[in-house]
Amino acid sequence: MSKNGNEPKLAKNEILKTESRYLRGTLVESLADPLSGTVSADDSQLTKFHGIYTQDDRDLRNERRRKKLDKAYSFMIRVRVAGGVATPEQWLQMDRLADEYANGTLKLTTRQAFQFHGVLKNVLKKTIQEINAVLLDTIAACGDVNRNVMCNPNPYQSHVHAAALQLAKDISDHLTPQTRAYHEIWLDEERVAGGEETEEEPIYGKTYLPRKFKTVVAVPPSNDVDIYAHDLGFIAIVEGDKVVGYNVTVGGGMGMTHGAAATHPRLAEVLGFCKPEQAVDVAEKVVLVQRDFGDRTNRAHARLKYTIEDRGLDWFRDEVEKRLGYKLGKPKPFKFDHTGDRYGWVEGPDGDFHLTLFIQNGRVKDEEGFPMKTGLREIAKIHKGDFRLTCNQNLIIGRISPVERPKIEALLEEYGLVRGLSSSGLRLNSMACVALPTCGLALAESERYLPDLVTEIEEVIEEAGLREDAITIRMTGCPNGCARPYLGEIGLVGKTPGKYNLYLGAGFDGARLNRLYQTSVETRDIVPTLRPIIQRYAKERESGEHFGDFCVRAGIIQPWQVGENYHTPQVEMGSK
Ligand code: SRM
Ligand code: SF4
Repeated sequence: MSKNGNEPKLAKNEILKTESRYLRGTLVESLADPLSGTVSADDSQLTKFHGIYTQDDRDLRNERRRKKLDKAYSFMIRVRVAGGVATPEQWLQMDRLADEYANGTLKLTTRQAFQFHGVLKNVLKKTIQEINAVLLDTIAACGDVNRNVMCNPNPYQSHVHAAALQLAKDISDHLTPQTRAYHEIWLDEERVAGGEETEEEPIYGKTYLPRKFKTVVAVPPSNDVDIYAHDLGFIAIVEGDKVVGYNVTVGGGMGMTHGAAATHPRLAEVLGFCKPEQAVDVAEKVVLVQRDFGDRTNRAHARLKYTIEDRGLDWFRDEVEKRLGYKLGKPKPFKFDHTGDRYGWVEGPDGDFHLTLFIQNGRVKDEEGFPMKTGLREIAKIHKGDFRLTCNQNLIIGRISPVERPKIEALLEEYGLVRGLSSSGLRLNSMACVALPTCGLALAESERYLPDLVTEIEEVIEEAGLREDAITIRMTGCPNGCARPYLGEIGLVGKTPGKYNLYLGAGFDGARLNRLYQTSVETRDIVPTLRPIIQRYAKERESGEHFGDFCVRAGIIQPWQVGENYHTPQVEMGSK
């Protein structure tokens, strides 16, 4: 307590973490309670560290309220897949679990993870056990810890990619919480004598981090990991076909609250350069500085981006270097040119083939006339390579040998799996978060609406002759930014049902944020608002100029400057 007693109080979650006995809380008791379909409010904060969210079906909320029924509770489970690489056996297990215990679909997330929705409490533990049975897990998929580490999954430069993937895995392993709580609660591991009294979290301590923490590894020229959106990033610096080190980036993040000027997305900055063998240590020390200095009183101000914004990059570098015991090197030159995926077939240097498929918004499901989930299952049954989840919710069928390729191609054809690849450049670069009906924070539709909106915009882009042009469009159902909408050349962020804030002008390479163009645009007004801008782009663009860059050059949107209020719209409602 400060002398005058005015020190801000710790956030409630901090007390909860301290008292949780390394993430145990009363989870065992909550799970055993037969009278409730969910867990207690406090335990629902702790389940996140175990990769589990409490949810309810929001489509049914009103009806159930009218009928005086409890909410239709279920759980979302997020499966960690470091670098996004899964085996066919793991794919088959995820596919089966989705049918047996979840809502029959698999969600490939914007951070290379699998998600199950609609898992009921009575099968929750079983599901977690069966995920672990194929050597995947869910610990630290969420919570105030380092999450799934993302990595460029495209193996077309495979020697470099292998090094980057290894780093992603090493960081992920090194920063995984050490508590045995996960193993005891979900995997029935016996509690060691003395239990949590003798337990330690060498990196995190009892209170873990002030907030979630996200790490990525990028391999230029692809910025598919959206490095500037993350707390910590490593940019592979390649000489010949060797990674000679990494530029380290810190302080990116997307989440904000509508209208709250103190909250805003922020781009990561380059901190310095490290050698490959230093990278895990650097990751640890960055985490330690955030552990010690992140704001534990206000969760809306607790991400690393605010620690760095408040104290400065030089201060941050000093703190990291003090803990490292050596100085970081000067950043090396690098260049990104896109954030999207490289679709279709590519041949790797070892003669294997890799196919990137378009999975609309990452939802793997069977639909009338398009049994995508079944098709991928049939491929997994015969595939000897791997499945790679991309950072844009898509899927690579990786390491297909020339001998195996014809069999895989026959299945692709039979199940219509490559049809999506002939979609417009806009659709192929579209991304939506889950939002309704499962996300408890959604203010508006996203995954269920964006495909139809893209169809409407496609009419305009086809008229304008832009069908093949890659334009990034990203939608979220609230300002938390799960589909990284502030880095979309067109960004749409839910305000209330049927209304979206429209953002324009992000860089195609992911290095410039977009800016608020108009607030609360009704769904029927989105296409009319975009039409004249798209038409101008078609007529006035310079050779090779991307849509976001054009919007800035043509003065349609002024690039946002650090320090400006991110919530002030360029065009006030009604005055276009
Ligand atoms: Fe997210 C919370 C879904 C990537 C920023 N996110 C949520 C929750 C768990 C809602 C909740 O807290 O109850 C959503 C569950 C919806 C559902 O029903 O599945 C949710 N986030 C997702 C996923 C599934 C979106 C998708 O459609 O793919 C992504 C899962 C990633 C993963 O595998 O780990 C997902 N979330 C992101 C990203 C993108 C990224 O990391 O690259 C961001 C923006 C980057 C960032 O963190 O700054 C993101 N999610 C948030 C935030 C805002 C954080 C902040 O700093 O303000 C929240 C809310 C929170 O933490 O309080 C949130
Ligand atoms: Fe839910 Fe908002 Fe994230 Fe969409 S952006 S999944 S609505 S928290």
